[in-house]
Amino acid sequence: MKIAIMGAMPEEITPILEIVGEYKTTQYANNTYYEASYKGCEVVIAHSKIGKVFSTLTATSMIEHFACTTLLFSGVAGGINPSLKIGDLIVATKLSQHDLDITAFGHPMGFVPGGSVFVETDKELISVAKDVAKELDKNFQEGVIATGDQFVHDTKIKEAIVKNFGADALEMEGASVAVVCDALHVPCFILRAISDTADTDASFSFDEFMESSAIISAAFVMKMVDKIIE
Ligand code: 4EZ
Repeated sequence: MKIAIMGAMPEEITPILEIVGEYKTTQYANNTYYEASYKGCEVVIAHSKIGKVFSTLTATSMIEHFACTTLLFSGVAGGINPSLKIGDLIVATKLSQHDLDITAFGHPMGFVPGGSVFVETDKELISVAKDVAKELDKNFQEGVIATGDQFVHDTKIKEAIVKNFGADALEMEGASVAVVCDALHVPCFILRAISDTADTDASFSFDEFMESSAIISAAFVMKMVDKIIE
């Protein structure tokens, strides 16, 4: 087993690199990949850069080039479900691309022919997460995550995303990573800690809480790795 651990921004993987300690750095496809042996298990860590295109490239590279057999994503998200507070964790059961729009031809939002509105994540990894949550006494919510190439800071856009997808949280990479994993038959886990609530003040909340929330998510994901290799 070789585990890919990815984030989008440097802040999302720095805490992971700190836990892993020693690693080898490899340049590939305009990005830096950190390869390590963590407690005897091979791991490859990278931040993709923000958005669906860069995250697609990184997830694909980790699987096809670095031969990872499981993928865990750790990062932050904007909360939509009012029950999600800053620092709370959400695990995606399924994800969709909220900005994929050929509705002009009568298709639903998030759908293109040959694809599907939602992509599911791996159920076994979610059950591992439940065990970890018990041990850490740190709960998470399961829910729908909507992904798009925009930082949402507008209540109207949020409402549209709830209406179209019933989403609980939103971010900019999860769905594209899940699409890659689904296509390449690699178990996928998407975890996010809330940094803002995607409202007017989202950018300020994000700046204030992204680092602390990224640490919460990273710590949880590394406990998952411990459990997986146990
Ligand atoms: C994208 N990530 C934000 C990147 C922001 C600033 C330089 C997560 C996220 C997010 N995405 C947190 N809050 C969000 C929001 N309100 N809308 C979209 O994955 C880069």
